[in-house]
Amino acid sequence: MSNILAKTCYNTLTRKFNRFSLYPSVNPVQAVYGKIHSESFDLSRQIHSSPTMSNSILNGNLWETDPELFGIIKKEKERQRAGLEMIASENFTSLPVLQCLSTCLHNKYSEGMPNQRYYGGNEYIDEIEILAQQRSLEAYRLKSEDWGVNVQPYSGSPANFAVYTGVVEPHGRIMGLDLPDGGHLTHGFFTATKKISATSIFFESMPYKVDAKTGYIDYDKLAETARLFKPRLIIAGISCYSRCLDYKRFRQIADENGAYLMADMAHISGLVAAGVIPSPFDYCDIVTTTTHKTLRGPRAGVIFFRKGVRSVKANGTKVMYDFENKINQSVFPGLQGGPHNHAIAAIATAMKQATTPEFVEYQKQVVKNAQRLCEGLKSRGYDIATGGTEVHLILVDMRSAGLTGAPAERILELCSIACNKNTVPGDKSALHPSGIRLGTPALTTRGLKEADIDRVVDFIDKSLKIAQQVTKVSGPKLADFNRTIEESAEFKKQIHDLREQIESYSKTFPLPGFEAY
Ligand code: DSN
Repeated sequence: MSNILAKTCYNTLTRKFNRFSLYPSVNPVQAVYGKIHSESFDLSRQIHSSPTMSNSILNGNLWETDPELFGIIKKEKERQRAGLEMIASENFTSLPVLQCLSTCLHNKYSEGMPNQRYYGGNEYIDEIEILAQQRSLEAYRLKSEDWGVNVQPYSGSPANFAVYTGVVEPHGRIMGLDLPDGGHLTHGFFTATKKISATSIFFESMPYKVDAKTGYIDYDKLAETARLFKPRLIIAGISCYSRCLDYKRFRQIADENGAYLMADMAHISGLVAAGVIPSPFDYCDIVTTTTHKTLRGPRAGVIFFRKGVRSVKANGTKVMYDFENKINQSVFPGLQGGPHNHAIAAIATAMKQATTPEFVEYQKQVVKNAQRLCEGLKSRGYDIATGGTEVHLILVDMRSAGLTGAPAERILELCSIACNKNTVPGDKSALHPSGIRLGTPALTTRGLKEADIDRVVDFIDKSLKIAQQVTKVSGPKLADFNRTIEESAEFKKQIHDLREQIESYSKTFPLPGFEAY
């Protein structure tokens, strides 16, 4: 076979097997042509490069122009392939999303809104942004008469801050779920000694909390505090809460106090799009989201806001929503510069994917897997906050297992299971969390089903049992925990052996995206 023909076959096959549903556990392309090497990427180079340019810095492939960096990226790819990714906010995005992210759209400045740009040359960028807007509305079954959307926020934190800046006056009052109770930093986190989030620096923030016994949001207490605090805006949003939110109750509390209701659905936006959990759009004035968590799109943010009639006064006068200009102008020129057009294109294709039956099946499986994970860990004696889950994540309270969050996270990391330590209801400090948060979106993307989750439960349990043994020697401090492992050949061997099992198991599941990077 000639060299060119061989490369063409290689790339055709590689592209075919990049589609993760067809991805075999042993890539036959590699079996035929051996280890992937830089030559293998030549076809993509021919596709992506201008044939007249020969400058190697401009047109050389990354693996040729910067092998040092490319080598690190490949190691990260290998880490993602070999490990079990259980960080609830992470996912493996699709090949089309990754392709959008590396297009020429990256090159263009386009401050302003479609058809109202500050720079010329935005004819096609306008088309793409309008498509992303339309598809975002379609993904959530929204009518353009009732809802507007801004797809320019760089991610979730800027999206949230743009809303506050747009619709709450400086030092206006905001209520969000406290960070140690499962809220997000941008929902207004501050401590006794420090205002941590800019939301608490530039606005007055009053947290609401979960019931320390049940783990459920204490809506009665929120209602009571809101009556005293009179917030301008209430946030119904979470970064670690395993139950569906009661948007109707949030709406009642907001209405009683003349407040706007904003949902931050970043974690659950894929589940909402698929219709597998209640939608915040039924009750909220504004909805923000990131697009890379359960939604499985690019790292970006989106703001949805209501349009049209907000209320009708007793005398029949209509009060209209006035969010559109306030929020759009808050994003730009208020807080951001040029939109990231490659990310906006990727939002467009992710929102298209979100309307497919495959996506709905995926989201259902995410929840089934989280519930199986929950039941499996409970059957092995672990405590789960709220006793269960209705979404994509669970919060495991490590105290009854004789552990805290930090050593639990560390041992799992050493065994190639990625998760994060997290506060549990009743924890006093976000710096010393007692639990770990585990999510199923990424594993489900790789094709794990309930029976596979049983295996994952077993791996987690074995890892945590090693941590219990280590802690008996080291005590609770993480530095002592790490040193005890480092100094013990026996602990190192146990971890090494378990890690090998986990990695070889993990590698049997495909990853979407590019084969080698
Ligand atoms: N960092 C995300 C999370 O893990 O929940 C939120 O921004």
